Amino acid sequence: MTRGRFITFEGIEGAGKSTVAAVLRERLEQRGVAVCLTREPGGTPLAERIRALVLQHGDEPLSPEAETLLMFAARRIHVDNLIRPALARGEWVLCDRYTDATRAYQGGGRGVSAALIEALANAVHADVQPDLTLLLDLPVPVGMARAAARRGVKDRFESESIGFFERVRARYLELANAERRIVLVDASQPLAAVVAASVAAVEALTRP
Ligand code: Z5A
Repeated sequence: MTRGRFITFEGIEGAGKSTVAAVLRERLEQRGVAVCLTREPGGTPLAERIRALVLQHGDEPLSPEAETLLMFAARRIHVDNLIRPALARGEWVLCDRYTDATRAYQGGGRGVSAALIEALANAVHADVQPDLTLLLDLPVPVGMARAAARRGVKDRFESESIGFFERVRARYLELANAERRIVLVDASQPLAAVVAASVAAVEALTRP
């Protein structure tokens, strides 16, 4: 059986990742492609428990390095128990965030060293790399306004400053410059245009 494709969605909060991933799932399923839509941190019951630990405010400090290790612990569980088996069955895995989020948030946002992040990425999922990453990019205030319009209580990340999200966005853009796998999509456009650009990138993936 042919291995499925692995597509990841990245960007700051409010960029539209979950919305676009859900539309792409529908489009692919209409074409008869089996799709597994998932997210990080989380995606399996155990990894979702780690998600709750890193997103909820707690009484005890969580260092940037400890946060990074928790992201990779959740990722390894997710890769072992859901992503790798789905790809082996020939399914297309659509994942809302993956290791580029660690590079951008823990690396760019919190200052964790790239050497540590790349060593962990290599140890945790050297065999499971995205075929395509859609980076939904938009100005930080626009993303924050979209997220604010829809949310209840702010989690640990949503409580961060605009400066934090500017560093995250800047690191994402550096990654997109450096990696051909990452396709930059202007997410400040109306949703239909964002979807069209994303569909075009996925179509390119299906061409020989
Ligand atoms: N995190 C990390 O630090 N390190 C890691 O390794 C990983 C994650 C994997 C949880 O992620 C947090 O974990 C995240 C980074 C950290 N924190 N932050 N920030 P998450 O993905 O679960 O949380 P999120 O990024 O905050 O999700 P989000 O705000 O839901 O963003 P989104 O999925 O990109 O947006 P959306 O839900 O699709 O859309 C937001 C709203 O905008 C919604 O009302 C839409 O209808 C609307 N929307 C979407 N597109 C458009 C357009 N084009 N025009 C107008 N309105 C739109």
